[in-house]
Amino acid sequence: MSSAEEVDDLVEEVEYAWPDLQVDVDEDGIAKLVVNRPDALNALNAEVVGQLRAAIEELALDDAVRAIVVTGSGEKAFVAGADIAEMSEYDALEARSFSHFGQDMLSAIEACPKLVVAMIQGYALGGGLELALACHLRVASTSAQLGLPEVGLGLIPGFGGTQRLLRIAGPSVAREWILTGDQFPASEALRVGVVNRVVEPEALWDEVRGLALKVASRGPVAVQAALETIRRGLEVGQSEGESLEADSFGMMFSTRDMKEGVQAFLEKRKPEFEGH
Ligand code: DAK
Repeated sequence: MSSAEEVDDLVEEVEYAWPDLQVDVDEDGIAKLVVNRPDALNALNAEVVGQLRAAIEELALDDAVRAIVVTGSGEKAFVAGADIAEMSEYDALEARSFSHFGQDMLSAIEACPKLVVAMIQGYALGGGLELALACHLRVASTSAQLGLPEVGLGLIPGFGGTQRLLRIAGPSVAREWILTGDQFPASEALRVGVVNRVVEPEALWDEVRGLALKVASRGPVAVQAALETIRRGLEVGQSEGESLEADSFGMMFSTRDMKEGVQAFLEKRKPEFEGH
C-alpha cells in the first residue's frame, strides 16, 4: 500500500470515528448512521447530540454519500428520548442551552442537502421522535411505538417537537399526542401521516434502502432544490412559497442535469445525472 493510500485510510477512519455512533457507507452511497447506546435505549445525551451534528455535516459534504439513513442500534429502540438521567441535573439555563443545542442539530438534519430517512424500530419517544420528525422521511417497522411523553415528566418537547409534529400531522394530532403523552403504534402513526411507510421488521432495511436509492437515482440538484423549497415553504405563506418555487424551478434550467434529464426522455433512455 502506498503512503498516500495509508493516509486516505487514516482520514476515512478518523472522519467517521464518533464514539456513540456507527457510520457505514455502502457501495451505492447509502450512509447508515446508527445511534449506538443500546444500554440506554439510544437516549440522546449532549455528547451524542454533538456527535450527530458533526456526523451529519461530514456526510453532507462527502461526495461518496447520496442519501443518509438515521436509526438506533438494536431491535428495542430507535431512540427512547433525551437522556433523562443527564437532563435531571440541569438548571433552567442549562436546559435552555441543551434545547438550543438539540434544535440546531435537528435543523442541520432538516437542512441537509441529501435525503435523510429515519428508520424506526421499537421505541421512538420524546427527543427520539423529534429526531425522526426532523428527518425528511420516516419508515417504521410494525414494532415501532411513537410518542411525546414529556408532559408525564412535567416537561414539554424541547427539540422542536411541538412545531414539527404540528406541521407534519396538523394541530389536532399534535395536541392529542403531546397532551396525552401516549405511545402510538406504527399503524396509527401511518394513519395520521407521522410516518410515510410501515413494514414488517425483517423488511425494514430493504424498504428504507430502496426508498433512499430511488431518490438518489433522481437528479441530485433537483432533489436538493426540492428539499430546500419544501423546507423553506413550511416557514412562509403560499405566495412567498410559490415565489421560492419559481426561483428554484428557473434555476434548474441552468443545470446540466436538467438538460440531460430532458434529453434522456426524448431519446427514450435512462438519464445519467452528474449532480450539476
Ligand atoms: N434516558 C435515559 N435512559 C433511558 C431512557 C432515557 N430516555 N430510556 C430508557 N433508558 C434506560 C433505562 O433507564 C434502562 O437503564 P438501566 O436501568 O438498565 O440502567 C434502560 O434504558 C432500559 O430501559 P427500561 O428498563 O426502562 O426498559 P423497558 O422495556 O422496561 O421500558 C421504555 C422501555 C422506553 C418504555 C422506558 O425505558 C421508558 O419509558 N423510557 C423513557 C421514555 C421517555 O420518557 N422518553 C422521553 C424522555 S423526555 C429538553 C430537550 C429535549 C427534551 C426535553 C427537554 N430541554 C433542553 C429542556 C426531550 C425530552 C425527552 O425526550
